[in-house]
Amino acid sequence: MKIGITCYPTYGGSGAVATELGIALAERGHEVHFVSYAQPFRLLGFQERVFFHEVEMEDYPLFDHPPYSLALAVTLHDAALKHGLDLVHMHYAIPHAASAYLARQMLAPERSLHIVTTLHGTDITLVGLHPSFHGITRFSILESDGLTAVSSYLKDETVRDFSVPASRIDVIPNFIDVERWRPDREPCHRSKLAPGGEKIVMHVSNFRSVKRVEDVVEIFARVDASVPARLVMVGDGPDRPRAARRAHELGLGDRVLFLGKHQSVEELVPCADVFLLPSETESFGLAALEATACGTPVVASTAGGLTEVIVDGETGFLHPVGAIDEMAASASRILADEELGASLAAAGVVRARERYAAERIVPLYEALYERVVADTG
Ligand code: GMT
Repeated sequence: MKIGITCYPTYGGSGAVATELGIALAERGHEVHFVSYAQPFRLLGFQERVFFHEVEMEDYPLFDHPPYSLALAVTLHDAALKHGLDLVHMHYAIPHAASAYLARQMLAPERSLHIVTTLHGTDITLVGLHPSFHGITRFSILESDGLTAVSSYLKDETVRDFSVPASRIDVIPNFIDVERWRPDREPCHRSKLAPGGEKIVMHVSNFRSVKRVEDVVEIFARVDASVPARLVMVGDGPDRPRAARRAHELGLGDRVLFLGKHQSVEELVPCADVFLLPSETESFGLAALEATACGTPVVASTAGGLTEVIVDGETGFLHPVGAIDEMAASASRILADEELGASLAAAGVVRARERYAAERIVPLYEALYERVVADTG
């Protein structure tokens, strides 16, 4: 098939999933055309059958807010026409699903264009709920020929808050390349991250407020009081300065490392003894899945889809949002009890490989594409 994929190209779970999916589809023989305002951050180097189309925007003094959705619709339309795309797969509904709808309408006299939209999280649980976006989000997802949600939690939210019939939504979870996300990676950077042999606590995110990065620092401060440890913060975003300030106030000094954005996070995560994800809301929690696949037990909140990814007491520990003391106690327990840490790690790796390997999940998307094309002609 010839497939167009649109996602946010910046550091974030939906862009990561969309890019990994595109690469996996190309490896399986499909032709994949990424359409976005920049090259997706995980799309590195040359990949056979993978193309990138940049959405170019004309700047004009009248535009305080340049209409990206329109420019995206035009680029999708042009790519579909020029390359004969069978289908476009939109990741994150806002504004992508609406742009795809426009592109399809523009193509209508000449040819059809099938649309699949994957709901990733805050497009449904936060941004999409705002009155300025709710109507167009509902309209455009209902206009999509295929609709997926990354967890049962997100499907239920969509049914409840957008009155979308449950039968319209397939749950297809996030997935991982198990060769990339694995426990036995060499070289391991452990000795550089914790030169004194301390335990390593890690957090990876885009440091938006939903990630509660200040909680990460608070949890670490409590852990550090009982077990010599280092906190490694990977990623960047609006709340990084707040987290750094809190670490300073708590006197954590060089025991907290802010590494910023990193191209190959899979080299860092296996070095960690505990991974923290205390999010306010999390439709799935790709970072938590990647950690378990690397053999790192996760301490997380019970927000949304995290309860589907982490089995409490088996692959990590879950506590209510904001339960800093409980999360710190669980993290300290894992660090102090090597047997417990090893058994959580082993169970996490098995679960990640059995349920979330790309080989298992990518065919679910292919089957959906085939069904959509067959059903909508
Ligand atoms: O929905 C978002 O906030 C954006 C998105 C992103 O680009 O980071 O994250 C969501 O999509 C990921 C991939 O499907 C999920 O693993 C994340 O849980 C989800 N984030 C939230 O729900 C906050």
